[in-house]
Amino acid sequence: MQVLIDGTYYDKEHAKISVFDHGLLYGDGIFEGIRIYNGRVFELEDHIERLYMSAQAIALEVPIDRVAMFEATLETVRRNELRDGYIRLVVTRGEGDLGLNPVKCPKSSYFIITSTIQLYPPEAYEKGLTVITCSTRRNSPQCINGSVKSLNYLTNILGALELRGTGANEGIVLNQDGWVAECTADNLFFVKGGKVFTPHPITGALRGISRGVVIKLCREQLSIPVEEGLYTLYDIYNADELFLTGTGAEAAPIVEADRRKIGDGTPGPVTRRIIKAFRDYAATSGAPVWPE
Ligand code: PXG
Repeated sequence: MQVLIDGTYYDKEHAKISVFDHGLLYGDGIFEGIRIYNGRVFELEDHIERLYMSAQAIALEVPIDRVAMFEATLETVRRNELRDGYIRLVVTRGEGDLGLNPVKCPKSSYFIITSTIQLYPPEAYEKGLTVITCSTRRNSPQCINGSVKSLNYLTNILGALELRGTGANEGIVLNQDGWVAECTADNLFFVKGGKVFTPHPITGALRGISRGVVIKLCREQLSIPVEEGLYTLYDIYNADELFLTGTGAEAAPIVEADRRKIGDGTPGPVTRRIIKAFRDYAATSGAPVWPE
């Protein structure tokens, strides 16, 4: 596996960054996780746009521009001869001293890693997932805005740790006011009365790329109305259907939340339509890695 670091390719075992990099010392950096489907990079422009918006929000200068990042991503996939897989783009504040002052980091760094991807087993999409609510709350947008996909993932990790030993596949994360925000690494949706609902980013939810695709497909292709708003666990428990979205999970049904059966306890018809539309879209859209 070849990894691109600041314009140079390295074999996996030689792909190293400094222990003085503030991405490591302070989580001072940003990232993207992107899927490759059948030789096409899924929603690459949107991922790159989100990367640069995260950078702008934390006053981080990405060493190369959007067009160069787009090309570098495709080239890294080409070199690794991947037709299906996962890409991680990372930008860090770069090397500094042991003080946290970012001004002392003269040059930010970027790297691009590719990998195969760990997915939920196919049964999960047939039977549906189980979720519980985490006690760890989403960061307040007055601290780190949830729209910034930063290297500070500790609150998500604390949430994920709560799942250990529970049998749950994902955790619902509330914000500090008790509104449902999202999951530890996925966005959350529910269906009620034929309409689709998902927490507004104001809750601290990430503006997920898969979330955006589902909203677009519902509105433009499936004629399903979508509302972004403020919802409580009461809305989740009383939903007809529940599902999550994320780069790894795509769209995946949830059939149990906090030991309450959702709907009839099986993946619902609206969720199934959305999963199918998502898969069809993923198979046919995206930036081609190789000339066609
Ligand atoms: N919310 C959070 C907090 C995320 O980190 C999503 C939602 C889904 O967004 P996208 O853009 O992927 O539709 C994410 C992204 C992993 C992993 O290895 C997953 C994410 C991030 C980092 C690692 O499973 N999910």
